[in-house]
Amino acid sequence: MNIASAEVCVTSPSRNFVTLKLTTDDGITGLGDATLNGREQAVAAYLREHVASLLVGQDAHRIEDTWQYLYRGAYWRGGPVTMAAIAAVDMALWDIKGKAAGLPLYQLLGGASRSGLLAYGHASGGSPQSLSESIHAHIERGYRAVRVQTAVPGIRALYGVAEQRQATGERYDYEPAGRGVPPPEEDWDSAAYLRHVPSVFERVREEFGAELPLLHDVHHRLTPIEAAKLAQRLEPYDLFWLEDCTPAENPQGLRIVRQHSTTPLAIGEVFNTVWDFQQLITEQLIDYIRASATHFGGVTPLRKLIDFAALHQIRSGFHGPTDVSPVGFAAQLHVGLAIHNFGIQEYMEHSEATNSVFRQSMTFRDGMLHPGETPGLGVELDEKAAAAFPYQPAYLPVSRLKDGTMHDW
Ligand code: GCO
Ligand code: MG
Repeated sequence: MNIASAEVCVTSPSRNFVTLKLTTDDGITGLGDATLNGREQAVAAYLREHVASLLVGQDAHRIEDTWQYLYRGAYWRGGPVTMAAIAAVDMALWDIKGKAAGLPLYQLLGGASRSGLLAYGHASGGSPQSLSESIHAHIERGYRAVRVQTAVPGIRALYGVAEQRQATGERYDYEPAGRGVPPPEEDWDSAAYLRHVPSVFERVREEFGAELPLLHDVHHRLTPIEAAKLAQRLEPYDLFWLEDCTPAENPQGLRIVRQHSTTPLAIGEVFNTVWDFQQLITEQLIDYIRASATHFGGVTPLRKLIDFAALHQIRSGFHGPTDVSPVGFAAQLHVGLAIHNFGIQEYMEHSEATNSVFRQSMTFRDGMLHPGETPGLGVELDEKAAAAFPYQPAYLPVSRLKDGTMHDW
């Protein structure tokens, strides 16, 4: 079974998605997600110009060897563009293998280790009242764990705080990239944020009780000592995790956070290879792995990473924002179902438009996700529907301090 063609589809139903479609000489198709928010066309070109011709004629069953060929063979290793491209090839080959075997991918990875995957949704609010409504709306939709983001007095526009109709669960895509150029500008003030956030969690715990798992994402905005202060101040509210509390390019910064707090830490949605995680895992500096199949080179390396993490009792918390396409999302649902050290799965529901282009077998019931029993990944791309949503330039917002200084993502 050889690869006969490799085609790239860029489509924009609510947001941009890059999808690789591999077709074998016996007519089986496989899909892979190569979406890189705000840099989509770079990955599409990488695949079209530099990868497609290398794949045609190759044995579609040789997943590990193809991965190594694209990773080691290129000389230039790693980085988000390369690894998203390799991820798409890897996922598409697993999709093909599953279809050829007549089995959903999780069966090829060892079978189910649980009946479903605990998901967390994104609640947020501009005021205590609207945050409370948003959390209630998520619980009503079945969520058993909730990420809580809040507006902060003194910060004009803050990433991750959705408009009310979005935050209460209507099927709109939120945390959207701004369509058009230049990227929207938001602002940031660490001191205002540190003063405000603990009081929000205090109120939420008072209202919703001790049992609801609560999560919070800092989006890499704090220095290590500020992150330590936040993690310490949030301890009474017993977070499930505190995410990306500081940029982790400098992993030893996390030692400072660990010295001051037992709040569990989640990191890694922007990481691309196991080397980015090495120190964080071996020194036990994190508790949850935030990698996604899409930005980490696919199913093959994600599985290896999570097995490595298991040696240190670190669990999965794979990245599931709406800029991971339904294809990439399905890939990590299959991994999450199969592994032993599953923690939680982020679930930001895709919009109706996205779901009309990507038909999925995955289900969400009573707060639990399941990838379904369709052979392969369980996602089909409706190319006709996709063609109605052409690519539109779109960028994540940037953050500046009050004096205009660019701040960290
Ligand atoms: C999350 C993330 C996302 C990212 C987005 C960037 O935890 O879900 O932080 O919302 O910001 O994926 O492209
Ligand atoms: Mg995040």
